[in-house]
Amino acid sequence: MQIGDWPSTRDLNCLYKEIRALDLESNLAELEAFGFTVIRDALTSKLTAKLREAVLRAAEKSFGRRLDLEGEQELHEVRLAPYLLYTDPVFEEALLNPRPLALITYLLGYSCLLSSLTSHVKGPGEVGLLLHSDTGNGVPAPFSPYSHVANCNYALTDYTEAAGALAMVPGSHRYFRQPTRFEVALAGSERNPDAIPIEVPAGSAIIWHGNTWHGSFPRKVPGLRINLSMYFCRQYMDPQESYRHHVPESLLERHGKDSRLATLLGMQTYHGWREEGPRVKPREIRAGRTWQS
Ligand SMILES: O=C(O)CCC(=O)C(=O)O
Ligand SMILES: [Fe+2]
Repeated sequence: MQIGDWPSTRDLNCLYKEIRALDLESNLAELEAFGFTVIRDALTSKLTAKLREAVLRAAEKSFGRRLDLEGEQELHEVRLAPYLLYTDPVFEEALLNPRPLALITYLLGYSCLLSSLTSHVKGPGEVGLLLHSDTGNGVPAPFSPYSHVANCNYALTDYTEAAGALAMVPGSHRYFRQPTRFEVALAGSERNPDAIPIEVPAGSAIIWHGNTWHGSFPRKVPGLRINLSMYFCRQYMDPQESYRHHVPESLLERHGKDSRLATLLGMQTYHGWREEGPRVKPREIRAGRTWQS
């Protein structure tokens, strides 16, 4: 059907048209039905390689040791390389990638914030990353049908179960709770039988609703599994990483103070005023699914 300029879905009209123009309608249907979707060629192979190198550089600095992408044996299980955004401008490109960002915007609204940009660098191990929902930050169960948070996970190395792929429990965005301790395992006799491996080539993006149960399988071969985890939250939540008061001048010169990137970094956030008072008058804030465009 043709999407009109309908007042009851003011922001959604425009966003839906964008999703259609980007050829993402089946991804949207998958996201609604199963709580996650895959965009297989989200990154070019050149951008995938640049991101992987930038993650490895930042991780080596953060962990204080050299890493061996192909043959690593020493780094066991998962180690988090945090606060990547300001380490290399290539991460800005990953963040503003139109297709994943359109789906994140559908889930969280134009006003959403980047909560963290990290990499789960994974070496060989037995446990992997246990199943969980990202709707954390003190959100009590039952969770809501709409997302408070959402995630875009780029595979920067090929994902297979043995290599430590992302795991998903399809449909679990409708459980509205965290898994219990009897439901979290991804290995051994306790392995949750509902968890499936997301086996996709490097360069793919997996986007999920914040409620969806996910984790990642233990890596069973030498070397590293590298992801880029772009975690977003609604504008009323407290982001995990602190961007807003630390935005480098060079980034603002590249993108501008009124850019989508500035919004993602919290520079348009309504809360947190001092003597100058609120930046946006409350009557200008509209209620709705994807409000405050
Ligand atoms: O290891 C992974 O790829 C999963 C990471 C994860 O749970 C997340 O980014 O929220
Ligand atoms: Fe997670």
